[in-house]
Amino acid sequence: MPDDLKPAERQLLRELERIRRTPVRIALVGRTGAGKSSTVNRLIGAEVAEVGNFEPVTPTVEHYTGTIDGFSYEVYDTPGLCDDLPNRGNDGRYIELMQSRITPPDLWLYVARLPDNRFEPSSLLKFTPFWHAS
Ligand SMILES: Nc1nc2c(ncn2[C@@H]2O[C@H](COP(=O)(O)OP(=O)(O)OP(=O)(O)O)[C@@H](O)[C@H]2O)c(=O)[nH]1
Ligand SMILES: [Mg+2]
Repeated sequence: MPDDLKPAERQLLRELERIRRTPVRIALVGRTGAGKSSTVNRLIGAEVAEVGNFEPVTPTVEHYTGTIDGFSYEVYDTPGLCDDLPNRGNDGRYIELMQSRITPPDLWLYVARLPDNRFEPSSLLKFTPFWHAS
Protein backbone atom coordinates (compact mmCIF):
# COMPACT_ATOMS: atom_id res chain seq x y z
CA MET A 1 0.00 0.00 0.00
CA PRO A 2 1.47 3.45 -0.90
CA ASP A 3 2.70 5.56 2.07
CA ASP A 4 1.02 8.82 1.09
CA LEU A 5 -2.56 7.67 1.49
CA LYS A 6 -5.10 9.31 3.78
CA PRO A 7 -6.61 7.12 6.53
CA ALA A 8 -9.95 6.90 4.72
CA GLU A 9 -8.20 5.80 1.52
CA ARG A 10 -6.26 3.14 3.43
CA GLN A 11 -9.45 1.89 5.01
CA LEU A 12 -11.15 1.74 1.63
CA LEU A 13 -8.26 -0.20 0.10
CA ARG A 14 -8.26 -2.63 3.02
CA GLU A 15 -12.00 -3.13 2.61
CA LEU A 16 -11.61 -3.73 -1.14
CA GLU A 17 -8.87 -6.26 -0.46
CA ARG A 18 -11.07 -8.04 2.09
CA ILE A 19 -13.90 -8.23 -0.46
CA ARG A 20 -11.50 -9.47 -3.14
CA ARG A 21 -10.30 -12.29 -0.90
CA THR A 22 -13.78 -13.41 0.18
CA PRO A 23 -15.28 -15.79 -2.35
CA VAL A 24 -18.83 -15.14 -3.47
CA ARG A 25 -20.85 -18.24 -2.60
CA ILE A 26 -23.62 -19.46 -4.86
CA ALA A 27 -25.73 -22.52 -4.01
CA LEU A 28 -27.97 -24.22 -6.53
CA VAL A 29 -31.08 -26.06 -5.45
CA GLY A 30 -33.98 -27.55 -7.34
CA ARG A 31 -35.86 -30.68 -8.19
CA THR A 32 -33.94 -33.65 -9.52
CA GLY A 33 -33.05 -33.37 -13.19
CA ALA A 34 -33.73 -29.64 -13.28
CA GLY A 35 -30.24 -28.88 -14.58
CA LYS A 36 -28.33 -27.91 -11.41
CA SER A 37 -25.12 -29.75 -12.29
CA SER A 38 -25.27 -28.46 -15.88
CA THR A 39 -25.57 -24.92 -14.53
CA VAL A 40 -22.63 -25.55 -12.16
CA ASN A 41 -20.53 -26.57 -15.16
CA ARG A 42 -21.48 -23.38 -17.01
CA LEU A 43 -20.67 -21.22 -14.00
CA ILE A 44 -17.29 -22.89 -13.48
CA GLY A 45 -16.51 -23.10 -17.20
CA ALA A 46 -15.56 -26.79 -17.12
CA GLU A 47 -17.25 -30.17 -16.88
CA VAL A 48 -16.62 -30.60 -13.15
CA ALA A 49 -20.02 -31.98 -12.12
CA GLU A 50 -21.56 -35.15 -13.47
CA VAL A 51 -24.68 -34.62 -15.56
CA GLY A 52 -27.21 -37.39 -16.08
CA ASN A 53 -30.01 -38.11 -18.46
CA PHE A 54 -32.49 -40.46 -16.87
CA GLU A 55 -31.59 -41.07 -13.22
CA PRO A 56 -30.99 -38.76 -10.26
CA VAL A 57 -27.24 -38.20 -10.35
CA THR A 58 -25.92 -35.92 -7.62
CA PRO A 59 -26.25 -37.63 -4.21
CA THR A 60 -24.05 -35.27 -2.18
CA VAL A 61 -23.24 -31.61 -1.73
CA GLU A 62 -20.15 -30.70 -3.74
CA HIS A 63 -18.52 -27.35 -4.16
CA TYR A 64 -16.30 -26.01 -6.89
CA THR A 65 -14.18 -22.89 -7.04
CA GLY A 66 -13.81 -20.49 -9.95
CA THR A 67 -11.99 -17.20 -10.49
CA ILE A 68 -12.83 -14.19 -12.63
CA ASP A 69 -10.36 -11.30 -12.82
CA GLY A 70 -8.82 -12.26 -9.46
CA PHE A 71 -12.20 -12.57 -7.70
CA SER A 72 -12.99 -16.07 -6.56
CA TYR A 73 -16.39 -17.68 -6.24
CA GLU A 74 -17.69 -20.99 -4.96
CA VAL A 75 -20.53 -22.88 -6.55
CA TYR A 76 -22.39 -25.54 -4.56
CA ASP A 77 -24.09 -28.39 -6.38
CA THR A 78 -26.76 -30.17 -4.36
CA PRO A 79 -28.86 -33.34 -4.59
CA GLY A 80 -32.15 -32.88 -6.40
CA LEU A 81 -35.18 -32.90 -4.17
CA CYS A 82 -38.39 -34.79 -4.98
CA ASP A 83 -36.51 -37.65 -6.65
CA ASP A 84 -39.32 -40.04 -5.65
CA LEU A 85 -36.99 -43.05 -5.45
CA PRO A 86 -38.78 -45.36 -3.00
CA ASN A 87 -35.64 -46.91 -1.52
CA ARG A 88 -34.02 -43.55 -0.97
CA GLY A 89 -36.74 -41.31 0.47
CA ASN A 90 -34.01 -38.77 0.49
CA ASP A 91 -35.44 -35.32 0.84
CA GLY A 92 -35.11 -35.07 4.62
CA ARG A 93 -31.53 -36.37 4.50
CA TYR A 94 -30.66 -34.16 1.55
CA ILE A 95 -31.99 -31.05 3.28
CA GLU A 96 -29.98 -31.86 6.42
CA LEU A 97 -26.91 -32.38 4.26
CA MET A 98 -27.35 -29.03 2.54
CA GLN A 99 -27.91 -27.20 5.78
CA SER A 100 -24.81 -28.72 7.36
CA ARG A 101 -22.49 -28.52 4.33
CA ILE A 102 -23.32 -25.12 2.88
CA THR A 103 -22.17 -22.02 4.69
CA PRO A 104 -25.02 -19.53 4.17
CA PRO A 105 -24.40 -18.43 0.59
CA ASP A 106 -24.60 -14.99 -0.92
CA LEU A 107 -27.03 -16.32 -3.46
CA TRP A 108 -29.42 -19.26 -3.60
CA LEU A 109 -30.20 -20.15 -7.21
CA TYR A 110 -33.38 -22.12 -7.68
CA VAL A 111 -32.99 -24.11 -10.91
CA ALA A 112 -36.18 -25.12 -12.70
CA ARG A 113 -37.02 -26.60 -16.05
CA LEU A 114 -38.63 -24.06 -18.31
CA PRO A 115 -42.06 -25.76 -18.42
CA ASP A 116 -42.13 -25.77 -14.58
CA ASN A 117 -43.28 -22.19 -14.49
CA ARG A 118 -45.20 -22.61 -11.24
CA PHE A 119 -44.09 -23.73 -7.79
CA GLU A 120 -45.95 -26.86 -6.78
CA PRO A 121 -47.02 -26.90 -3.12
CA SER A 122 -44.52 -29.75 -2.43
CA SER A 123 -41.64 -27.71 -3.82
CA LEU A 124 -42.67 -24.62 -1.91
CA LEU A 125 -42.67 -26.54 1.37
CA LYS A 126 -39.26 -28.04 0.68
CA PHE A 127 -37.39 -25.05 -0.59
CA THR A 128 -38.67 -22.08 1.38
CA PRO A 129 -36.76 -23.03 4.58
CA PHE A 130 -33.52 -22.31 2.71
CA TRP A 131 -34.50 -18.77 1.91
CA HIS A 132 -35.81 -18.14 5.41
CA ALA A 133 -32.51 -19.41 6.86
CA SER A 134 -30.41 -16.95 4.87
N1 LIG B 1 -32.87 -28.78 -22.94
C1 LIG B 1 -32.12 -28.54 -21.85
N2 LIG B 1 -31.65 -29.59 -21.18
C2 LIG B 1 -30.90 -29.35 -20.09
C3 LIG B 1 -30.58 -28.03 -19.65
N3 LIG B 1 -29.83 -28.12 -18.53
C4 LIG B 1 -29.70 -29.44 -18.28
N4 LIG B 1 -30.32 -30.18 -19.21
C5 LIG B 1 -30.40 -31.63 -19.30
O1 LIG B 1 -31.17 -32.09 -18.17
C6 LIG B 1 -30.66 -33.35 -17.73
C7 LIG B 1 -30.36 -33.29 -16.23
O2 LIG B 1 -29.29 -32.35 -16.04
P1 LIG B 1 -28.43 -32.31 -14.69
O3 LIG B 1 -27.59 -31.08 -14.80
O4 LIG B 1 -27.76 -33.61 -14.42
O5 LIG B 1 -29.60 -32.09 -13.63
P2 LIG B 1 -29.48 -32.04 -12.03
O6 LIG B 1 -30.47 -31.05 -11.56
O7 LIG B 1 -28.08 -31.84 -11.61
O8 LIG B 1 -29.97 -33.51 -11.67
P3 LIG B 1 -29.73 -34.36 -10.29
O9 LIG B 1 -28.31 -34.27 -9.91
O10 LIG B 1 -30.13 -35.75 -10.66
O11 LIG B 1 -30.66 -33.75 -9.30
C8 LIG B 1 -29.43 -33.67 -18.60
O12 LIG B 1 -29.84 -34.52 -19.66
C9 LIG B 1 -29.03 -32.30 -19.14
O13 LIG B 1 -28.37 -32.41 -20.39
C10 LIG B 1 -31.07 -26.94 -20.43
O14 LIG B 1 -30.85 -25.76 -20.14
N5 LIG B 1 -31.83 -27.25 -21.51
MG1 LIG C 1 -26.83 -33.02 -10.40
